[in-house]
Amino acid sequence: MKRALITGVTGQDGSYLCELLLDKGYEVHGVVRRASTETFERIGHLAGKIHLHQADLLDQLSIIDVVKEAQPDEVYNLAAMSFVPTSWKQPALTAEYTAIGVTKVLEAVKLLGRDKIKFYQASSSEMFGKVQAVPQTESTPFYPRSPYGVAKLYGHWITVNYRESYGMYCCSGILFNHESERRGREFVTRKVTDGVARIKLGLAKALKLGNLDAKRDWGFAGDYVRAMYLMLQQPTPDDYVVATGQTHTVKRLVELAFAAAGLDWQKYVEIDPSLVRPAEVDLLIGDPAKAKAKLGWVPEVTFEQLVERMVRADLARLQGQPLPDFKARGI
Ligand code: G4F
Repeated sequence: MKRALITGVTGQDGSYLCELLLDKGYEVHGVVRRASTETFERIGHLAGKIHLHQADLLDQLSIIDVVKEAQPDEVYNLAAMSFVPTSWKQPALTAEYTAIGVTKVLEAVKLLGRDKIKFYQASSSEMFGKVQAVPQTESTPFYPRSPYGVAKLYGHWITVNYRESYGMYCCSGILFNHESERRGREFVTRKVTDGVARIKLGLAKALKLGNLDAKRDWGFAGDYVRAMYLMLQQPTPDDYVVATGQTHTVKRLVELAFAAAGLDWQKYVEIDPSLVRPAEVDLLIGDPAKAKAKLGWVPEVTFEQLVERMVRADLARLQGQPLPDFKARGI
């Protein structure tokens, strides 16, 4: 039986990756940070099926101990300070987790299994920032626009460096935005779908947003964790862009989400200048041709289906109903 270790297991991607690896027969281990309030809601349904270990990316020895305990064949480093606006407020802490944390996991892997443990690094389209080419590929020059993007760029290059310096099996997945009903409410997709559901149910009157003209290439997180897994099943390690190849404005997201609940967005959306970022990433659109050709990866959920399922899930959740069975409905 193969064993996988996931940092950031309590996050959106961690929860979907756990489900995928359990389906494939893996023994799954996850790293959790100790906190006075536990945030296990995304993996609550997996209790008893996965093994949790306490450690922190700021603490090298704790990471070494976890790798020793879990004895993984594959390590997926998904942990990070992942909310871009916070990275301007806490730039040094962002760098500790999102940049240097990667080195700490790589060091643990190098120490305990440099020839046998495969490593996946969650890199980000935020590294393209002020885009130097459209669409963005694996060879597009990077130009990050936030402390988060800068920290992710370090994580990307240190992963490449350990592959080239030590011959380790290290892959970097340059993932464009990927969303789901498990997304945190601070991110724009979930903020919008949760806001729409609240307005529909009479729990809120308006939704405050920042830049409606920003463009993102949004996919479904469940599709994207499949790409992570596939990267570690190849004969040689490499880096891959994972994206849908289509971009939409925040405004389009808003239109679709309100329409999914039968509402006209113009009656409810207010622009709040404090939500506009100091520097924006205006046009992200990824070219997933390499992932399609080499991994056989294709995204299955469209943007329209994604927005609809998130609105339906938020409506159900706020009414205390079970989440809709998306597989049965084909979305
Ligand atoms: O949903 P967002 O906060 O995601 P962002 O900054 O693109 O980053 C996400 O995707 C990256 C790529 O995968 C990850 F690396 C990163 O960790 C994170 O998961 O913002 C999307 C866009 C931005 O242009 C923002 O300015 O939405 C715009 N926006 C407009 N109004 C807003 C809002 N974003 C947020 N969070 N809240 C708003 O009210």
